[in-house]
Amino acid sequence: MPPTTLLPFTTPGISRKSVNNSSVLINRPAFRLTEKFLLLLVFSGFITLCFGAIFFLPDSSKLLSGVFFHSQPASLSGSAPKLDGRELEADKLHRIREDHEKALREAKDTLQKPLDEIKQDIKEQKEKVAQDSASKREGAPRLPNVVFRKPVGATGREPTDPETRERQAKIKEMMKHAWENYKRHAWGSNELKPLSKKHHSSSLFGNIQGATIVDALDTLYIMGMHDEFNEAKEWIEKNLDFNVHAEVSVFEVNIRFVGGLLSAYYLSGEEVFRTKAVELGEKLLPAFNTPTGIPWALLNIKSGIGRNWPWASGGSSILAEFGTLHLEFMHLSQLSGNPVFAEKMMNIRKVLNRLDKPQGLYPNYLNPNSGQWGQHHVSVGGLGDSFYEYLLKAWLMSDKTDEEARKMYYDAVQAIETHLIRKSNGGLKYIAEWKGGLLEHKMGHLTCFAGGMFALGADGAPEERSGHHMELAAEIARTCHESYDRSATKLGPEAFRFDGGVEAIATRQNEKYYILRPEVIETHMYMWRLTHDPKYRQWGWEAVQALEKTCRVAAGYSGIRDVYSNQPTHDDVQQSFFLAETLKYLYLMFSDDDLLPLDHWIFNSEAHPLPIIRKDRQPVEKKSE
Ligand code: DMJ
Repeated sequence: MPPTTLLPFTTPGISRKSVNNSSVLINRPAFRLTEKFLLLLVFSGFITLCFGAIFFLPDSSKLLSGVFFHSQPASLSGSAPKLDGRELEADKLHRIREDHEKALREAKDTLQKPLDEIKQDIKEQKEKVAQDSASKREGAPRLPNVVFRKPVGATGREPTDPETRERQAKIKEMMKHAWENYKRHAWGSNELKPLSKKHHSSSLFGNIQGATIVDALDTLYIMGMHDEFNEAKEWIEKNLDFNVHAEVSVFEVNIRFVGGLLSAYYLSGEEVFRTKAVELGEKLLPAFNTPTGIPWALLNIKSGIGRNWPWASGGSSILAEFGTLHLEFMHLSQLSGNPVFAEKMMNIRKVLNRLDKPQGLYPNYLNPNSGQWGQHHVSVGGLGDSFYEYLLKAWLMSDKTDEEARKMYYDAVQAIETHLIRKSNGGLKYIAEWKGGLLEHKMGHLTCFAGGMFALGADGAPEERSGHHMELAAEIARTCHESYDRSATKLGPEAFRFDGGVEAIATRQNEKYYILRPEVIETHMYMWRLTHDPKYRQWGWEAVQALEKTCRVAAGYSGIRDVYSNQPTHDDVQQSFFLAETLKYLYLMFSDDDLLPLDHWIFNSEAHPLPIIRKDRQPVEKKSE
């Protein structure tokens, strides 16, 4: 519509130019001032009425877009017959009537649906709106709509057995103590110093803040601590910022932050967690810009510049670090619709599969430039551990379709059994470390997770070796329990040895500390779930009592420097994994099996549950709106 037709006081035959020409106006019979005023009033009233009518019509946005933005009426062939003004108007009214009738029909249908279905529809609509607004937020990645499915076993009932119920309640109380003190003394920072009552900053996360908040989210959720979960969510919405100049550990940020956000999303369906997880995942991508695609250990997430730990053999990347991204990255591709995350993972596989493995073992160091192994140090503890864990879990999380991961896992376990697993004179099975062909008869606290891993993988073990894998799991669980039982505090040391006449005991001063780690409890949890042998719950409960006696302080929980001392000193750090892992595994051990059931959820290396990706169900809608 040309602008001049909207101007009042123009009559046909008198152009805009002539209206502005004062000489023409002087020669015309003029209206008096009051007449002009009256005319103006009538005219503007008329215009307002017309506009008002348009806005009150249903679906006025479509109509207005047709009027003001000249949108073409939709046509299938693209050659719709031309309509004149009146026909166009009639057509519009017809469509409005049709829309009305459709809405009425839909409302009628809706009223016939069961209440649950109506609620579900409303929830889906709300989610769609939330997804749209989240993806419009500044800096946030534009994400496709996803179908959020109600998670299985995200919350549980109280156990019926009174003793188990009481113990579960006790563990929830421990979580409250840890959380409230973090909130009181270190809110928004990464971790709490429970003796100094100050915040603790670890260089692992650079300037990213809030590690405890993100790490604790899913534990709060499954324990039914809704107020705390919501305050954590609010902090994340307002404050969790990845646009910081910071060099971070790719592995730590992935397992704690990406993993924590993904789990929180899968449990609650809150869009903010998906958006933040993908945003952070994208920030980590430059770490893969190496000649082989094996990522750097450290990355400046602002500049995108990466490097490796200066202490790592020959500038190598670490097996347990680049090998512990797979679960989270597969889910990032699922939730973003962007295959790049999964592609990076499959490339790591390709590099590993091209390499010769000494005795079938994977050394802990791999150079990202040359694609060659560094020092031949093999360990199922620190530097190697979660690489093996993620092979098994990649297979399980793929709904057992990732056959390559399955083969890599069982082949690796075979080599570990042959070359690393030994039995002490006292009959304790342990997993030693291998350095260039020589065994070091030492087992780390970290290595104790392997009991749970062997148990979880027993079911799929080839050549009817399920029973054997389960026995192995039970023996590792026993050895790790012994490492706790043989200390004064009933907590286990960082590493224990099987040489110089000792078994399952730390001999070096710098290996006697305990920093609230979860691995032994993690194994007890899997053993309980998979065997229901009550001794595992008993061992879990002993750990609760030891934690309460030795690690609980007025303002939270602290690690200790010597598990063999009757009065150990505290290290003054409440690690974020204490809330993410240690307390979660304990809580699960004293819950029914249908809370986060193992056939639906896979725990990442920081105990963040991720759902199994079902073959027939893709969360991302084919076409985003
Ligand atoms: C956690 O951050 C993770 O479990 C990681 O894989 C290894 N160690 C700590 C806890 O001990």
